[in-house]
Amino acid sequence: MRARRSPLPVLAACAALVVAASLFASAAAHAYLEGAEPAPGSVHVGAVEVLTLRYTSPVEPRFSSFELYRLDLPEGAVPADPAAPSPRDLQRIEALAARLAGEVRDGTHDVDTRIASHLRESAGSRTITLDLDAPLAPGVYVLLWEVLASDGHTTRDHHVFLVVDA
Ligand SMILES: [Cu+2]
Repeated sequence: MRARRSPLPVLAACAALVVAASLFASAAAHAYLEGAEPAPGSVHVGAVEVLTLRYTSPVEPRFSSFELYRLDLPEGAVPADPAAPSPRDLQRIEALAARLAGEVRDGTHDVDTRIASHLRESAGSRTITLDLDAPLAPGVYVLLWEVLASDGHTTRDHHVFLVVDA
């Protein structure tokens, strides 16, 4: 009898395909402020009608907030030359700005020094643009922000900048 060649038995290798639920540390991390215009701690000479904030990862504007406040300096904290504040001036201003930010966040900021700003539509972007109704008067300003990043995390901070006449 002739043995017929039969197909080789296929050894179905029981490939345990382990779907590794690999919890990669998300590359898209929290959104941190990468830069802003006017820049944090800077003196802007001339009119400011638009504010921009640039983050390290995309933010969701609908679930983010941006609030601009004028910071009224007590007499002793006004820089001798507002166009060139000393490090000590800036330190004082930063401290006052931090206090304002704290008051705003815990709801005890009673003086209405908020300046209206309008978020320009830019969903899913790293850059946020805020339009102001009118150019800012010379002075000191604090911008408070809280953003929702695409990874679902919220970050918040504030920074200060000065505006002087051109
Ligand atoms: Cu995150």
